[in-house]
Amino acid sequence: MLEDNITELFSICYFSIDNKGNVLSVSPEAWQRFGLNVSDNILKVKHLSLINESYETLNPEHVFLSECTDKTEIGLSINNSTVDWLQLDFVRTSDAKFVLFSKAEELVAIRRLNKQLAIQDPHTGLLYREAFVTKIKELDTVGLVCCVRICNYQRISELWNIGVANLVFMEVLSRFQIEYESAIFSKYSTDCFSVYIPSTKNLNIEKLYNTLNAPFTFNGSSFYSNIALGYYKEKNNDDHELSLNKAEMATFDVLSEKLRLVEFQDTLAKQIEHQNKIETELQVTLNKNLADSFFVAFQAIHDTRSECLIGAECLMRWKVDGKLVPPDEFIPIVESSGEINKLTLFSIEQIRKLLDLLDEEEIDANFYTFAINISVTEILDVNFEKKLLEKLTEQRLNPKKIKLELTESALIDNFSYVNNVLVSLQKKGFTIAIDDFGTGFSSLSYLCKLNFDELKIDRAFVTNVIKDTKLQSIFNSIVSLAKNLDKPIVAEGVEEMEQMIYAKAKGVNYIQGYYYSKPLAITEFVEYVLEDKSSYLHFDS
Ligand code: G
Ligand code: G
Ligand code: MN
Repeated sequence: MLEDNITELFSICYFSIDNKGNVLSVSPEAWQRFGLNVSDNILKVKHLSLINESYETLNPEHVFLSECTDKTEIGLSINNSTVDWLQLDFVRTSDAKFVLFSKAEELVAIRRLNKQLAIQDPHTGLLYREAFVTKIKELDTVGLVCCVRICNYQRISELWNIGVANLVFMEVLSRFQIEYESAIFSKYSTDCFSVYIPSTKNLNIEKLYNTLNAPFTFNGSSFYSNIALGYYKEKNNDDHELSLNKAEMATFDVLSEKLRLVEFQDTLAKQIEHQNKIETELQVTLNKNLADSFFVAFQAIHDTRSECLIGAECLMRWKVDGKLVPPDEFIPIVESSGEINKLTLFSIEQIRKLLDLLDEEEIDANFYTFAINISVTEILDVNFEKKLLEKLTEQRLNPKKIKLELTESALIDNFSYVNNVLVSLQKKGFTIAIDDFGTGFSSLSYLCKLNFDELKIDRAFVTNVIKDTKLQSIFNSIVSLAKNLDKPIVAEGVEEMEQMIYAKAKGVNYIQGYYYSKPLAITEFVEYVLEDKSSYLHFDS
């Protein structure tokens, strides 16, 4: 009977004790279920043990004799068998304390589960960050912190399904667990986990990396996972939480995207700090008068045959503390903050300003067109065309004067939507150019369906075209492709006379590059136009 679980408690299950724990009275149910007798001492009953929700042993003296508690929940185990969860109520009389029992099974079970879910991922059994950090802190060691990311998790999930992706996750995890049994693991995100290895003795990180990255076999076919492993070797007195941050930084280091096994370096922290500074600074400046810190550099574009200036590309420039920040650094941040359109509209204002300056110099700018770089994030904004047209009207500009440059990747994602937008923009009079052509792996079938007016061959194919015969083949193919599609082609990055002559010989229509001019600030560009005798050819012809 005593070994039976307490499956049902009668409404009155109690005993009473004096202030030393001697049992004064026992209800029949309590006698039957707990094996308690009058004159037992509750502190000394060997077959009963008490625990709390974390399965830690409780001191009976504290539970039964402490003055403060009126209600308490305990786990009670009889002869070390299954634990039953009970609620205790205490009633005091002048010479005794009555302890009443009722069941608390469900309540405690739910609470324990919730607690567990808050610290541990139910799918992988991995600790969440907070519990992970707490556990590392308890160890008081100097170890190695790793952050492992399955870079092609998303891809695997798309190709097969999320179940397979999760299997890969668990496989990589178990490979790590087998190698380092004493390590502590934590879930970082769906495709990423963190690890603390308490001792760095005999640690071979390359070997570990190769083990994690070894191919997988599923249903007879094997494929590569693509693991990124960032790590940080702790020094004495390092804060474990900061160490964890460092390992994460190394894993998610976008600057060394190609590297997959990366040790955290202090330079990385500096780069990230710099990046954060730029981000903060950008947020501030984008909400102020843009002309205070941004300006547009205009780079001349010339006709190959006549050498006449036919217009310019508008390239955004940003100054922080008097120093220029490269567009490659700030454009992606502005894009992801969703404010890149502000810069596009600012470019249009600057084109107006330039035209006014040219007008003051009595230069006829009717022949010129101006190219603006458009990001995919802004073309996906349903109000993109409307905002653009409103700005042009405000600035008294005809869409015919504007060329919109989009990169291939911008066009391929969301192809049909973007193409519809392009058709609509063309109807309004805009020219559509494909920028950096040749670098985006676009398939020719896309190119056939795409509504564009001009190709800009990337400068990667231009810079060494004279020396490198492979580049010549690519260059020539792109030019003939454009010819066959009956689209004009622009060569970017032309610096030398030879490149210019080569491009001209192959039938490239327009040239942009240092051979003619670097990107110039507005007043310098006006001077360039004034000095550029070739542009006056327009008046002669
Ligand atoms: O200007 P370079 O001078 O370094 O420009 C680098 C790249 O930055 C360009 O190839 C272009 O794609 C991008 N870029 C420059 N200005 C702008 C801009 O106003 N808007 C967008 N979306 N991209 C720009
Ligand atoms: O948007 P797009 O990638 O087309 O921008 C052109 C980029 O090429 C800008 O960063 C511009 O400063 C750069 N550029 C333009 N002409 C030359 C050139 O002749 N040589 C080099 N190295 N860069 C150039
Ligand atoms: Mn461009």
